[in-house]
Amino acid sequence: MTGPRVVVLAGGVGGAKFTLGVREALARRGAPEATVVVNTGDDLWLSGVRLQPDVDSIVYALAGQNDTTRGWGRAGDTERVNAELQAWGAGWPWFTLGDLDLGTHLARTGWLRDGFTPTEVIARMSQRWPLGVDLLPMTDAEVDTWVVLNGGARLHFQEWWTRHRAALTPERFENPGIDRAVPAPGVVETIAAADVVLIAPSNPVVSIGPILAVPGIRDAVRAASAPVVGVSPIIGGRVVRGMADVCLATIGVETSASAVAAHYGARADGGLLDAWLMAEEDADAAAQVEAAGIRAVVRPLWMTDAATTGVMVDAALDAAGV
Ligand code: FO1
Repeated sequence: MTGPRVVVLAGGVGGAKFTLGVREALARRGAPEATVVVNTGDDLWLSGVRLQPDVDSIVYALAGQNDTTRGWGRAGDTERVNAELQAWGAGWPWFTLGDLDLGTHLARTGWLRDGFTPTEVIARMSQRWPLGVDLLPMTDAEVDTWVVLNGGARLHFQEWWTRHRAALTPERFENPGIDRAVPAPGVVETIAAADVVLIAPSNPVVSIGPILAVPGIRDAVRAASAPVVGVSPIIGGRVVRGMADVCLATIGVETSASAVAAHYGARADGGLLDAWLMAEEDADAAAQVEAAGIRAVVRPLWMTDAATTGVMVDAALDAAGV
């Protein structure tokens, strides 16, 4: 196999859609499978099972098993077990666990209880369907994201996101234990050996933020000999989906393509980015990005299907010169 060795940092629906495009672009080039380092900050324990929403979003999307309408869970799922859980008053009434999806959580939880690490469990899950990428969690440690509200109350990220739809004003996000976490086996080594590192158009705060907060990962990206190319999750000054604007406001970053680029920062300036793919709708902000020392590449960024996203990934690889 010839072609660039690509590492992608990803999370959420944006990360899953982007990964589909990465697989498409690399297959066309006959390049090796990309390594996708996935956020596990969204993970949680619920009704006795371990959920890994961002891992599952990517696995289901690559396997063609995802519910594209809802944006999470399995296509064609049913909710019989969920109804029973609700009748028992177990779990969260606002959080649905589909029957097929529960099969995934039960399998995962069983393997974790048998002593396998999350990395090993994800490798095992990746064998069921030909995913066409190598999936790695950011860390094997449990470092779930919590939201601290103004006033000090704390709630799990998933409660804040799905129950309250980000309507409660956060003071900050935190990942207890992350300071003591180490990157999952292979993460740092794969970044060091990469020909290009791509930052997916995922939520910069609660998807990419936790990945970079695992001690050693930000440094590995900064030290990589490969160019680092980010893709803007903001199109036309707005978040494409989800509630990333609330997350950005919480860390004092404006919802704009140039502000998110500045948040990641120019590599030459102690940050991460060599280049930033931004939408045609945000072309006016390109000069600002360039002034910050980041090469701005203006392209269509709507990830309407894998082929369109693949063209976008081509542009990111071209920007990296690979
Ligand atoms: N999102 C919802 O808005 N409502 C749900 O009931 C829900 C259930 C759910 C179950 C398993 C899973 O892996 C994800 C689920 N999600 C649900 C999506 C998830 O909460 C978030 O959208 C992501 O974590 C944000 O990236």
